[in-house]
Amino acid sequence: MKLYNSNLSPYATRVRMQLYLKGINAELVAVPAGGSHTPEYAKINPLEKIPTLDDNGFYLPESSAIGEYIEDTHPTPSLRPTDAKERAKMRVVFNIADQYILTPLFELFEQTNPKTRDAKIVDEQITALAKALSGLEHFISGNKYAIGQTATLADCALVPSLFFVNAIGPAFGQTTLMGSKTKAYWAAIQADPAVTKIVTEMGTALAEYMKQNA
Ligand SMILES: N[C@@H](CCC(=O)N[C@@H](CS)C(=O)NCC(=O)O)C(=O)O
Repeated sequence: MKLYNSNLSPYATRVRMQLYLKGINAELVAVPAGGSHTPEYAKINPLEKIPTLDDNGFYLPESSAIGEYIEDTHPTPSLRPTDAKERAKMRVVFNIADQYILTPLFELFEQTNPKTRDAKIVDEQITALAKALSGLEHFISGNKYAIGQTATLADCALVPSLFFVNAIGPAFGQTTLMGSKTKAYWAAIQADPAVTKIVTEMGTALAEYMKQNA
């Protein structure tokens, strides 16, 4: 199995985290020279986004579909709770991370330079992010894993999203966006070796990006 990957992409990172948690030895490859908007990559992924999974010529885009496909094809250890209610909560948390947290973060990422920032956009997006993080508090346990006692796909989506909350928030004077359960969760999940690896990889990739775009 091969994953077209970027260590900075929160979408690719959730799949990498899943691979690490499950002990799957997939080949991590960069998109071809020229990036995701090349005819060569568009043949692999017509949406021209990262990540793409290549399972022996079966090319799959969209991190959420990839995550479910890996669970279906490599069921052990499972990253999906067996209980229907827990599984549903896992999907809610996944969606909160995927849409409600990442969407404002991407907008804010464009506004990090204080000289060119648009105060109205910043205000709106900080409000949206705070609302998303407040909503998250209702669904997670506040323990080491978001849902239940073991890692699930919810953690794979949350870890890269919360990494960016910590990385971007302070640029806007926001250091207390996470609620108490989310803060406790974030501190506790750092003890998982897969998370240590992910946070290190993302930190290195972000520092490299900042250096190149300074
Ligand atoms: N919904 C997609 C989103 C993927 C996505 O937006 N990836 C970004 C990297 S963080 C990308 O490829 N951006 C390139 C572009 O939009 O041109 C998923 O979950 O895989």
